[in-house]
Amino acid sequence: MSGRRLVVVSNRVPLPTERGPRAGGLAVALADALRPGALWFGWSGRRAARPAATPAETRGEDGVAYATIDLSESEYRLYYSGFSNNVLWPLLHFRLGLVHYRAEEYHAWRAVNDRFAAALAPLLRPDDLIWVHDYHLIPLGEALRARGVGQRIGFFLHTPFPPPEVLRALPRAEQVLAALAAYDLVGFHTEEFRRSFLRAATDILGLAETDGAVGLGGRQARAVAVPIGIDAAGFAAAAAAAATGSELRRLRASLAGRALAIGVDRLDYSKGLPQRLDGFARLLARHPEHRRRVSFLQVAARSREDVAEYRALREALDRIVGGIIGQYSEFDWVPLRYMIRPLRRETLAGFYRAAAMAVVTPLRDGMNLVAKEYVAAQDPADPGVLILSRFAGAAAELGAALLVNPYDPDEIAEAMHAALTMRHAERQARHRELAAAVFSATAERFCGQFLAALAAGG
Ligand code: GDG
Repeated sequence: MSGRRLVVVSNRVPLPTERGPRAGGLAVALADALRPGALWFGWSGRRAARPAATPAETRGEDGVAYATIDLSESEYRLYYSGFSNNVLWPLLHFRLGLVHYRAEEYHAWRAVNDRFAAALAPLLRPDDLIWVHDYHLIPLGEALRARGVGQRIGFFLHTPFPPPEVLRALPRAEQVLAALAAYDLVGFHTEEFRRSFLRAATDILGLAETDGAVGLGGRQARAVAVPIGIDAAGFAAAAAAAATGSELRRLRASLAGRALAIGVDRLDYSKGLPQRLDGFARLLARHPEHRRRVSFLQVAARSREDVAEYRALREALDRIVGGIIGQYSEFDWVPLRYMIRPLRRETLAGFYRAAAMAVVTPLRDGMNLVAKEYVAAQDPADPGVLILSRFAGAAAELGAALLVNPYDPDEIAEAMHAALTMRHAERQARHRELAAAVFSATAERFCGQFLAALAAGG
């Protein structure tokens, strides 16, 4: 890829000027690839009555050019909250009961992708490598091709990819799959998701697979498994630096020697929060020796509140949290601390390091970066224990964690008990294996592998 300009396209572009406390995610994952001269294109995050057709362009101090367009109110409702987050998100997380399909939203999803393509195409140069991210933009490659864009275009899906038996429930599944097959390269976090895609392309579209690629309309789309990673060294340094900060002092003082258990998630139904809190309540019921000795801090930053399911989850969690606090609190001890306000990234890193265990139990997750961040943040001399869902993509790499079925609160409770009573030598042995994975499959390697695969054959 040397010498070729990288063009990143994502639904939401985090402009350098507005990166708040949650800055992270894609901006961190792509930091290494976004060299000066690169272009990042997508939605500004703003809604406008009459969005301009041409993108607004700015250059960041990082030398990256940012080009963004606004969405209209109805595009936001139909394309973003509707088809992307109320149809594709639950479908891709195997939650068919939560899929609310409306043809109007599907068409708006395609139309916004066409508008993105129309705004992006004039900015492209002949030698660009184009890297499109996530389910909002599945049809973008096809829309760019329709405008004569012949450059190599890759797509990376950050969510799981369900098997064809699940995917078939989506009206328009054929069109969605065909849109994926229009890319030169389609990337997934795990081998399981890659296989599911290839199986869907052969079973549903009837395409022939050769060596991990499917052919459609004279083109070959190659499917690869490339796990996303974090800047492990940077995160470890932030965690170590935070250990002496004032927030850590306040946290430690409030714990008064008790063990800290931590959970950090977007407030999303894929994250298994009710089951996790239920698991914690069962720990206190089945192993009363831990009462007064452990505090669980759940950070659940609010998310997608325009979608009814997210509001319902928030209300359900308020009830569950209140139930646990009411049942188990004593006048000088509260078992559970629950916040929907986000923490600063540095603070979070320090809190991970202070926690004796992290409980990461999504019902399904493409990868789950919290699991990797927790591992990177540990003090190798006295590491905490990671409890991880078998259904997170991260479980494929982090087999040395305590793996649990996130639907089983009893199993979660027993894993918490095991974590709180684990001997030092076992904690260290498990941590060594986990750290080896997290420090080798980094964000830098993720970008390098994906872009090398995209450039190859071009
Ligand atoms: C999608 C896929 C995949 C959370 N609360 C706070 C905060 N966070 C940060 C975490 C982490 C990120 O947000 C969440 O990343 P995850 O990977 O856990 O989950 P999704 O947001 O669902 O991401 C997922 C990912 O894309 C990448 O491909 O792994 O499977 O669903 O970095 O630390 N950060 C701060 N304060 C908070 O309160 N600063």
